[in-house]
Amino acid sequence: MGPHSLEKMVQLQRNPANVRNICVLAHVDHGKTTLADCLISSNGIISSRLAGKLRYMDSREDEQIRGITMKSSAISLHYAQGGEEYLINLIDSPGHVDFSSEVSTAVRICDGCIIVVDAVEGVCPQTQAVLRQAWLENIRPVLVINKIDRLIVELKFTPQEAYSHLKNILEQINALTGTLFTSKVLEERAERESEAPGTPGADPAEQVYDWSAGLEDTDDSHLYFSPDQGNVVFASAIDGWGFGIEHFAQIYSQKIGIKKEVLLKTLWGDYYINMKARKIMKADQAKGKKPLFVQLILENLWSLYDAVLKKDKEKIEKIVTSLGLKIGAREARHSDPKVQVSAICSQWLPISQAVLAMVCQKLPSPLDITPERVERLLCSGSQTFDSLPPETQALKAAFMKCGSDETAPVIIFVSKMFAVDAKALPQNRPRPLTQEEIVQRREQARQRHAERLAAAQDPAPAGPTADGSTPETSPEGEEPKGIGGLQDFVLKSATLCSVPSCPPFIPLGFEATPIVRVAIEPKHPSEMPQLIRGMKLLNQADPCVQILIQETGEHVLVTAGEIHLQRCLDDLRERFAKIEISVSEPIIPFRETITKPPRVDMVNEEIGRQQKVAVIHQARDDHGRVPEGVQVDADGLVTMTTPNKLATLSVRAVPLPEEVTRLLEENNDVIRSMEQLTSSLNEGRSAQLTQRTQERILEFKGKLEQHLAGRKWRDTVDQIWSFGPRKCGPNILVNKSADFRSSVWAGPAGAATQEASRYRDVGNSIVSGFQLATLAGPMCEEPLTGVCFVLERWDQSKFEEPGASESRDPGGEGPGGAASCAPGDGGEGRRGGHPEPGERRAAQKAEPALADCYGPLSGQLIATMKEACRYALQVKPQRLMAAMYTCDIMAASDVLGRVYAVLSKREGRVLQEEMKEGTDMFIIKAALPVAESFGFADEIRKRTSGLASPQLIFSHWEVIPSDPFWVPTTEEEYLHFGEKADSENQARKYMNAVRRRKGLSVEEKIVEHAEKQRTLGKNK
Ligand SMILES: Nc1nc2c(ncn2[C@@H]2O[C@H](COP(=O)(O)OP(=O)(O)OP(=O)(O)O)[C@@H](O)[C@H]2O)c(=O)[nH]1
Ligand SMILES: [Mg+2]
Repeated sequence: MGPHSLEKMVQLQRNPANVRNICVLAHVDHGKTTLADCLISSNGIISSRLAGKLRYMDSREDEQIRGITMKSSAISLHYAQGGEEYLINLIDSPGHVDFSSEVSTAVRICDGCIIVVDAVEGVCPQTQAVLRQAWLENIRPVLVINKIDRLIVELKFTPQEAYSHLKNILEQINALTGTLFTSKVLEERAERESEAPGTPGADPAEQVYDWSAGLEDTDDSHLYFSPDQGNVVFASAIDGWGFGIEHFAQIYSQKIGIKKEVLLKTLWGDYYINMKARKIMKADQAKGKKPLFVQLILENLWSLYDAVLKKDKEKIEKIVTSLGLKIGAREARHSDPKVQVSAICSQWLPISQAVLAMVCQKLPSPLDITPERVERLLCSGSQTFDSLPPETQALKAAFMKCGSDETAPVIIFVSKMFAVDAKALPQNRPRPLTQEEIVQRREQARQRHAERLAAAQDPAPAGPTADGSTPETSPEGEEPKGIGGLQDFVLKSATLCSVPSCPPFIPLGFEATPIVRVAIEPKHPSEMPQLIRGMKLLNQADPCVQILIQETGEHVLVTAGEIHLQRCLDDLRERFAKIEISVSEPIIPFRETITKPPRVDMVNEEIGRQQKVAVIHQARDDHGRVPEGVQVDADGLVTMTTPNKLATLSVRAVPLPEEVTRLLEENNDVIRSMEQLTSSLNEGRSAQLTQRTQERILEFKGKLEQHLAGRKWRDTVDQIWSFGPRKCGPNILVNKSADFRSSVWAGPAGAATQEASRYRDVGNSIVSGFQLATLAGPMCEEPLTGVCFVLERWDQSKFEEPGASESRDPGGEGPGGAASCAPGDGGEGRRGGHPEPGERRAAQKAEPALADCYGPLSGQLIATMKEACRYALQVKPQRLMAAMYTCDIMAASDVLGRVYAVLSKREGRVLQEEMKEGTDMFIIKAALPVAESFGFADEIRKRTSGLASPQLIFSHWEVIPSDPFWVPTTEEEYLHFGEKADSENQARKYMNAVRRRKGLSVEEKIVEHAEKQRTLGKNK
């Protein structure tokens, strides 16, 4: 809709029943932007000749160059049908996985969506993902099967084959919907059952019967895509045509005199027509009858394409006149058959007509929002709608009414921030004012001033203006309005409301995890402020990017993938910071963990039998060197004493079973709410968990108990003291000391005795030590995963003694203590566990006064606990964990070999290979380490000349089987791998790379056998 029709738009907006808010969703390259072009050209914004070539919605230069959409963009269209006028707000979204967050932000603000599927490629991974997103957001989809021309021109299918192929695609996509639907029904049912526990004495057999009944009772027929339901359009966006079967039902009901309703039901499906009897019958494939869809629709299309491609002028003319079309002379003479096809087809079956009609008829208006969706939006966290305050519940009615009268509340959801050049804003557009306008402005200014004075006496208005932002209204009151000054208050998304009772909407559900990180800095150090400002803007404008400043002072950008990274960097350079920046190599995250000791060695011989090679063996001991003063027993129990000798800790590290680690990761939010409760109770605030959260905690605990069974783990779950790092990670601290009471499940002990509260305070230091240890492991200072630290013994003689509590207070140090303290010898910075022998003796002699010289006890405990944990790890077999992508590649059979070559070169592992039915395409699913993924997509594309392109999604962490510290220890290993054996060790390579990046010492010999170099020429 052009700018001239602003008034029209305002007028249309007043009638919400005729507004459609929709987005276009699909797998990458299935033709969303091309389809959007066609729809836009129907409004005369771009010419119909250019539709499909221009890709109007891809307004960025890099989008045009790469040919993929990177940001969603929106446009308003006008459509008139049957005397009604509609306003269609359309969002074109990107299909590439890296930008899936753009899809999340788009579906939130839409009521319906168009799912586009490529007729050749069919249902792809992202098709599934977007369908799921639409489903979770509760918006209604319609389907466009696009690129049907490829079935004719490329695959050379017969109409009959094409029909089976299309049927197949529909079945696949409906199967997906079915799965989503079933899981939802079962989930709801389970929820209802947990809310209303069965009546006592109910027969369990009855309940089982009841359970299955849920699915049978619920009607789901309206959910599925079916041409006879009118929610499917077959199209070729590039050639500008598309149709739903209604169009043909209309034509043929007149032509052959069969009722339109009958045709609507039978045009799709296995029905055939008996021309003589003018009757439609169920088709019997064996007799070679053609279904109606083939006979009446596809064959016509095929013969048109056939005629044009064969340049059969006569036939073309015949078709054109029989359809009653007028083709321009230029198109008719054009040598490229594509131009002719699109000229004829876009007149015969205009795609915009078919798609927009379907959108208006089948997709809901804002008025049709389901109560379920409203309730879901308002209930963040674990709240239920019934538990919301009454005034919030009353908002539901306002949602359903969508009123625009003065008293109606205004609720705005900012789902995404768009970057717009400041020059493009209306107030910044330079324009000379006419004399009258100047007069008018003066009057307005005066009036506004008077109003402001009046308003200053009223209480401050609620809503966004209370935040200090100023609503900008235009004088006429007819133009669209805006709210300024939000940039300081909205980070990525926000809910704004004119009444205070509106809670923030539930957070957007993102599918992608940001994983690729780079450090950036300005080329010229003086431009740092611009960079920081630019990164802040980028963070606001992109839903998925993360910016952080690491402890090292580096500015780090975390993105979802390589292409996303490129786009963010371009954005920074050209829009937000407008400076030259230098970018580090991608920083690859790792995790550290420990495993059970291996049973066989590197040459597959059982350990413990062979002859050790003494010399080489020593090298290994060097690494795991434990300093004096730390006792390590045979099965890995590490015992350390604080420097002041007041406390002794014994810690053991045990690998957690894999399922437990996964459980901890999945229940991160449960752990966090437990932690929040404990900390707010500790601070004396009152807090309570909802019924649902309590149930989830119990369920989580039950599952933990189930997985941590066996003698080794007895009572472990009840002794869990903390999770880490950051109190909610996938590692556990278990306290087995005798007087332990405050497990994570118990919550803080209310009015505790002084001793208990003292215990808690001191205990907090130990927990902090554990948090630090899990945040950065000993191998390369990366976070730990899947480790259980067991505090087996904790002896502290001076628990309740006043002397000890004084020593916690740095101000209370006696003069003697201060004198004997070395400057800067604070407890925090000290690495515990290395007391000099002299010091030790002194400490023993004169406690507690001299103990103070080691700093506060809490600091010593933190350091000692941290070191003890680290040594406990080091005496176990340590392993690195690598981040893994799952990688979906669609490739034609003739380039399959090359795809495999690239995959294996990069340590990829093929998980699954499938042939796509009816085509010669293969779908390969593989796991690929993130560390090896840079340039992967480009390499695949180059090696296969663009015939295969991978989609990478972060999936999980995986243990790298090789030991980074491994050196040959037996005769056989020595023979097999040589003395150094470092060429094979992937884990060591990764570890050293990380250590080098972090500036940590790397154990490497740079010069192996030094010899004085001679310059041969001179010495001769
Ligand atoms: N043969 C054929 N090609 C098409 C059709 N529609 C789109 N294409 C081509 O498919 C390619 C991708 O089209 P786009 O519209 O950019 O796809 P998209 O879904 O917007 O892609 P992303 O936004 O990157 O996910 C382009 O080269 C189009 O020319 C069609 O109906 N038939
Ligand atoms: Mg696109």
